Amino acid sequence: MAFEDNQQLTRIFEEIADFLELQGENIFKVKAYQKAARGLEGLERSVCELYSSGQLASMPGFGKALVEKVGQFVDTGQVELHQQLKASFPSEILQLMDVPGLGAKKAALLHRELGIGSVDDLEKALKEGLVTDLKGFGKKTVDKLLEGIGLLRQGEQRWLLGRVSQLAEDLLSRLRALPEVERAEAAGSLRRGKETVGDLDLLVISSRPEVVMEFFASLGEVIGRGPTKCSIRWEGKFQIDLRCVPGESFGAAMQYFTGSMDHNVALRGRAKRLSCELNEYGLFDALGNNLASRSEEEIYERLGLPWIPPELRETGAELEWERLPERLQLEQLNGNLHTHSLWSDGTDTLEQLAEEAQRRGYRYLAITDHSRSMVVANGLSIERLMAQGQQIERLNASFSNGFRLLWGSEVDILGDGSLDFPEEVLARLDFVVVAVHSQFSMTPEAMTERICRGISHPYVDVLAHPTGRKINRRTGYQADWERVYAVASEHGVALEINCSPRRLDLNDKAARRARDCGCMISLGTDAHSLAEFDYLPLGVLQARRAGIEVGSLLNGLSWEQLRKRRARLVDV
Ligand code: DGT
Ligand code: CA
Ligand code: CA
Repeated sequence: MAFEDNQQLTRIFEEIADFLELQGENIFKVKAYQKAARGLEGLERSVCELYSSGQLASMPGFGKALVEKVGQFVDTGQVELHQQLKASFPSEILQLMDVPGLGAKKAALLHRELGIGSVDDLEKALKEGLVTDLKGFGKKTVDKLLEGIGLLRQGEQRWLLGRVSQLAEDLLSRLRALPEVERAEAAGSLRRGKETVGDLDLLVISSRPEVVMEFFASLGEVIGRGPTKCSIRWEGKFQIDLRCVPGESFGAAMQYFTGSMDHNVALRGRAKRLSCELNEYGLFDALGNNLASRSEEEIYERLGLPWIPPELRETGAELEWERLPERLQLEQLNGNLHTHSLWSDGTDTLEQLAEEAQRRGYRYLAITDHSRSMVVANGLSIERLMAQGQQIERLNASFSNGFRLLWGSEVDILGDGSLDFPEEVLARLDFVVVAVHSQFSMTPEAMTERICRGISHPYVDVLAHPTGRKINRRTGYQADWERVYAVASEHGVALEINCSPRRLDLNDKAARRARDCGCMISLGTDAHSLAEFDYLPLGVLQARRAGIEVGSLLNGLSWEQLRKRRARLVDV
C-alpha cells in the first residue's frame, strides 16, 4: 500500500497546480507542481522521512521552494500556499476543470465574469444561454461542454480499471487474511478486464458467512445485506458486492458473476439445447442431477467447450469460434516500448529507468522522450537528443546481461503531417513513436491526411495513442481509421495499445480491427515514473480482449529483430 503522507501531499500539489493554472500563472510553474506530484505518487519511501533525513533535495524536481513546502507539510500537515489558494476560490471550482473541453483559461473566465464556481453552475449557465456573450463560447463550444458534462457524470458512475484493480487486490488480501475465508476472488467486469468498471463483484468461499459479512460490512456504508451477500459503498461512491458461496458451487458462481450478461445468455442457451439448466449454483440435467459446479473448467467442458478466458467472454459469439487465441502472458513481452525520462517530462534518470526495467526482467526498454515542439513537456532539441544518445550508448556498454536501452523519441506529428525531427535525425535513432499532441479539432478528413502522412515517413516504428481519447475526459479526434490501418500496414508501422489507465488507446475493439487489417501492435506504458511501469498488465489485458497473440506484438521481438525490422531488412 502507498504511503498516506505521500498520497496527501500528491493531492495538495496537484491542487496547487490547478489553482495556479486558474490564476493564469506561468505554465512552467504549474508543471513543476504536477511533476512533483507525479514523483511523490511513485515514491517507495515516505516523503516526510525523506525530508527529515535531508535527502529530499536530491530528488529530481525538488528545488528549494518545493522542499520548503514539504517542510510545512511535515510540520503542520498543510501547505500555506495551498490554503491561501483554496480560500480565494469557491470550494467546487476544481471540479470545473474536470469537464472535458474546459481548460483552465475558460474556467477562469467563467468564474471571473459570471461567478461560475461548480459544474452545476456551469450546466445551468450553458442551458440558459448566459455564456453566449463571452468570447470563445459559440454554439459549438456550448454543445461540446454540455457533452463534456455528460461524460463527466458518466465517469462518476464508471471507474477506470487501473484505479479499481488495486483496490480489489487490497480488499481480496484482507479477506484472504481471515481464518474463516478459504478463497476470495474478483468476478464481474473487473475479471473480464473491461476498461471501466461499474461496480466490483467479489466472491468468497467460507463456511462461516456471518463472520465474513460482519467484517465486510464494517468497511463502508452498507447498501444492502443478507445472510450470504452484502453491498457496500466505498468512500461514499463506489459500490462493492460480496457473496459467500460454498466450495461445491464456487465454479458456477464465478462463471455466473463474471458475465458478461450476453456471454451468460449464450451459454445458458447452449445448456438448454442440451436439455440442461445452468444457473449460479451449477449445471443440472433434466432430472435435476448436478453435472458440474465446483470449477468453471468442468462446466465449460460438460457443455462441450474449452474454458473460455474471462477477457473473451463478451458478446457470446466466442462460443462459436473454431479456435481460441493463445492467451497472451506478461512474461512473453521482452520490453516496454514507450517511456519518458527526466530528459523530458518524466521523473527518473536513464539509470533508474534501466535498473527498474532489468528488475522487472525486461530485455530492453525504449526511451521515448518528447520532441522539440512539445515545449511544455520539456521536449528535446536535436542537440539534447544527441547528447541523450551518447549517454544511452555509454549505459548500454555497461550492461553485461544483454539488456539494452533503445534510444527513441516520441515525435510530434505536426499539423501538416510533417514530423518534428528531420529524416536524418530519425534515421539515427533505435526506435521512433509518432503521435498527435496538438490541433485536435481538425475535420476528420484533414486529421486522416495528417496521420497518414505522419506514418508514411521512413523510420517510423509506432503510431502512439492513435485516437487521442482519454476515458471519461475526451472522446478523441475523428479520423477514417480503416484508412489509417491500411496505410500503417503498408508502411510496416505498428499501432500502439497505450497502457496508461486513462488512455488504453487503441481500445480492445480497435486493436482487434487494426490487427485484422495486417498491423502489428505495440504495448507501451507511456510511463513518466517508475511506478507507472505497473500499467503494462493493463495493456496485456486489453490485448487479450482483442484476441492478440504474441506473434502480432512488437514487444514479442528481440531488440535485434526490432532493429532489423526498422531497417526493413526483414519482413515482420
Ligand atoms: P459493470 O459492473 O457494469 O462494469 O459490469 P458487470 O458485468 O460486472 O455487471 P454486474 O456487476 O451488474 O454483474 C456481474 C455479472 O453478474 C454480470 O456480468 C452477469 C451476472 N449478472 C448480474 N445480474 C444478472 C442477471 O440479472 N441475469 C444474468 N443472467 N446475469 C446477471
Ligand atoms: Ca460489476
Ligand atoms: Ca454487481
